[in-house]
Amino acid sequence: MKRDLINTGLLWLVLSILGWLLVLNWNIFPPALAREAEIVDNAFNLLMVLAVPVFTFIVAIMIYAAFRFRDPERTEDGPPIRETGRIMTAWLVVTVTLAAGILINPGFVGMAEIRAGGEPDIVIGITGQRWSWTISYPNGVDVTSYTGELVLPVDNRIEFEITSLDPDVIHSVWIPAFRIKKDAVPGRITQMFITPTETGSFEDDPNVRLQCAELCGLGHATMAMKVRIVEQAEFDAYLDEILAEGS
Ligand SMILES: [Cu+2]
Repeated sequence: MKRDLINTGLLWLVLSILGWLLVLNWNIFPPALAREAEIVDNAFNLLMVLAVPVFTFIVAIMIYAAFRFRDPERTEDGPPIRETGRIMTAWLVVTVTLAAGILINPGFVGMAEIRAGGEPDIVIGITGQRWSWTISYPNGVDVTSYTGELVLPVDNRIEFEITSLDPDVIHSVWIPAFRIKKDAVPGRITQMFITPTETGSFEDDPNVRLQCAELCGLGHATMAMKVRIVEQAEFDAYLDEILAEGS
């Protein structure tokens, strides 16, 4: 019995190390172009690191038991095991502690990090409707996804004021390079704070696009808008340009 526990423990350790090597070296994310995206990615990686030993614990016991206690002669179930009180208690304590731990970090801590940052440098409106987006820039000019793109200044804390045409249906604002999704609800304004950290464009990466993430009807898949993150000077020039075009 002691031998079996040691063997299972070793198998658990080996599988855990392999699992950690896998999750720490395998980058499955598209590029992260915002401060908030890094927080989300770090939270995901932390959850993966914590989940690996829980998963391999069960797998190690299953694999070891399947080979070590295999009995081809026997066709019926073995006797029930009733003396498991301490194991059950330990399992409950460990899993509840882990769950409570991730609720706090990255849960509450991550949310607080994303919300921290004070007053926004700029407020940009996004309105969804079937099946287009309208961007409202601070200079009063509106640009739609039919003709324009969403241009954002790098290193600015941007507050998006998101809504949906009223009456229309619920849409959802999603820019994969920023990681965060926010619903656009008719008659209600939802907020999303993003601080782009790098310049980039849809031309370089299809993840730098505004895509509706709430199934909203026939044109849902086409409800997209190119995004371009630019330097402050280029952004100011862009605002002047659309103002001149509009007037
Ligand atoms: Cu939509």
